[in-house]
Amino acid sequence: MIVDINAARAAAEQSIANASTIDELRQLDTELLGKKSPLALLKNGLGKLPTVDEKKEAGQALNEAMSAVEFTLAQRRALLGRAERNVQLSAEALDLTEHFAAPGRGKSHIVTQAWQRLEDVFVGLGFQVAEGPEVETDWYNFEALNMPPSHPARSMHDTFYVDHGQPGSTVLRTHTSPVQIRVMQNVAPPIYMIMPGRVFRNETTDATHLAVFHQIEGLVIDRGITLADLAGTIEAFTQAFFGAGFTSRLRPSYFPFTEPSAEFDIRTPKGDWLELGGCGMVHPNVLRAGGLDPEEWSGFAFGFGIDRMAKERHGVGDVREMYTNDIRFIEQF
Ligand code: FA5
Repeated sequence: MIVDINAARAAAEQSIANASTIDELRQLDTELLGKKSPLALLKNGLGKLPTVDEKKEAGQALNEAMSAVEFTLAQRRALLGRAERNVQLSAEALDLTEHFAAPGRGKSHIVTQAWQRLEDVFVGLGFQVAEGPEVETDWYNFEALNMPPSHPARSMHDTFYVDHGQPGSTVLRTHTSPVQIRVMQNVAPPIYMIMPGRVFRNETTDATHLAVFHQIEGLVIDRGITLADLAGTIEAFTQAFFGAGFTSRLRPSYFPFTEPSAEFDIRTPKGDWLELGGCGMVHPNVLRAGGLDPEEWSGFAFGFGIDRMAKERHGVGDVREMYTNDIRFIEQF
């Protein structure tokens, strides 16, 4: 009998080990421990054993065998349960990172980048930053800048007029130079100021001309300021903004609000000259319009186009490309 019990136990344990699903184990539970299981049948045969000792020994062996089979079943059930749960979990898993993934980071427009770098470079050279209104009076935009109503230089600025006040009295500023006057009126010299901003001209657009663009104005007013200070400042700026391989030159020009006046060009490391803007010594009439005595104070001013600088810096072929609002364009820089 003991031999049969051990054989039944070994067979039971083997079939448990062979089971690969919880369902199979459920079936085995009845087959191996139920009323018709080999061990139960052996138990039924206990009464037929001849001696009490044999009955006791076989009974004990049967109990041990049944407990062992139950234990093995439970262990296998736990193992298979864990495995099945893992399979289910990975099948049903939601990839939440898909929903929480960081959205693509935005970028500043290259004109904004140039504007910010220009401010950084000039602040590094000791300048302060000021801004003025985009809608200006004719007086600030032209007259105070030594351009009385009949002045021919006005024709260089194709002007957008605003329907406000006397006809022709209010304009969208055509340059950042009117902010010079506002600064002189409000800040006691010495003045070392830059004035970036948006300007407007009623022009036909092309690869280098926009109707809405940006300029940065510079104004220095102090005692004993000369053209050499202007040239030195332009050169220091050129190297700080573009890099050590660049240099600058001033070319005689004409602006009503500066005397003498110059065009400011930079030379790239390849040797090409690019025109960046205008500059000159502040005209005495302009100092007077700003409330300063030209006998006591002198200074220089400059103004150049930020959009054209961004265009040159990034090798953009046409300034209009920068304003197509195409995200693929902005993402390149
Ligand atoms: C002026 O506007 C003067 N106020 C500059 C100045 C300031 C001279 C202080 C002296 C002292 P101008 O019209 O040349 O000058 O414009 C200056 C710069 O603005 C140009 O060199 C160019 O870089 C940029 N610019 C002019 N017109 C346009 C345009 N339509 N589109 C894009 N950039 C332009």
